[in-house]
Amino acid sequence: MLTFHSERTKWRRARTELDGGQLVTPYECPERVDLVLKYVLESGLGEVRAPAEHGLDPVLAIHDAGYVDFLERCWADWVAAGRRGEAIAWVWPTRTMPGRVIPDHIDGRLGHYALGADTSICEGTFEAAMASKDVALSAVDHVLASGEPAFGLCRPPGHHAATDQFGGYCFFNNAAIAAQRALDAGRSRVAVLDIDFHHGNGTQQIFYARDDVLFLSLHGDPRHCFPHFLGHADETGEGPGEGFTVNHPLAPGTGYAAWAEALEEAKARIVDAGCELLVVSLGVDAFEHDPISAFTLSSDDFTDVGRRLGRLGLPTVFLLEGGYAVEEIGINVVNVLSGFEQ
Ligand code: SP5
Ligand code: ZN
Repeated sequence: MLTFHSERTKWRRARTELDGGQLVTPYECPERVDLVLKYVLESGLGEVRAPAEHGLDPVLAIHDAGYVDFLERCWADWVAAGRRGEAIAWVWPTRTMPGRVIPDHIDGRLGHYALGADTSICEGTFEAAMASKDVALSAVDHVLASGEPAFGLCRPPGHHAATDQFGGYCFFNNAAIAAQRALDAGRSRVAVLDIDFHHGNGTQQIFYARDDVLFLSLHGDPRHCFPHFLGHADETGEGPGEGFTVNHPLAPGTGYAAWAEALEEAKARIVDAGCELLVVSLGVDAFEHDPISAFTLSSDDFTDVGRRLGRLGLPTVFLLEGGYAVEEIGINVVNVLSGFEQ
């Protein structure tokens, strides 16, 4: 299987993440890329290729133009405002002040466009997000052209990014951008299967009213787990999209037996819906030793996940999402990919 990778995905190196009331070194760090790459190379999975540059059009097919413009300028505006730390949102439109007007001030703009305070914006963030979506686009283009599977070593991740919001370490929704690409190339229905520990709120929001993208997610129950405000089982889509969002919230502590049962249900729905291409939002933070997650999958379980996905027999693009057990994420990612090829 081909891997697509760009060194530019490492141009974002945030120093701060607000976690537990402290500013910590971010879990989502550029070393993740090198560790995944190392295992891809060691395992002999296949060739590693650089992505082509695809510009902003495929981003604007998914994201709001004002949002993209905000991301492009945010760091410069923040520095121009004389700030010394990284750009972190700290005031938001909320249930009691919905925020009809997009503010001019950078603090207000940050709150408008952010969905959490876990994600600082720093120099290089926009460039890394651009490289990440180019990796996703080149990977899906390869699948579309060849029918062969591909892996996009995306970073930063994408599945929390909504039409006009960043957060959960995500800026551009790589999976949504790739799914749209497949539709634009003539596929009539695409499945996005999100196996990251966290609910893919951004992907769900983007496609909620549509029936051309089936979104399915296995994740920590939002009553207990980030992103907390989306991902319940009764969210099933709206209008023409009714039935095309499928959530499997699972209790913290869930192990592989129950997780794999949910996976098989998701697979059955993908087959039923007649999807022609599969985008896997491949987070490996369901791993037992992940520092911020609460499922108990082992490294061997990830091989079985890959095998089960392979049995769908669909053209498949894997796009990296989360996974923060830095030493093991490469092993777990490669286990899924090599299991798929068995
Ligand atoms: C792509 C992805 O996996 N994003 C996840 C974003 C989660 N951000 C909030 C993390 C909160 C971590 N708090 C855990 C404390 C354990 N020391
Ligand atoms: Zn995650």
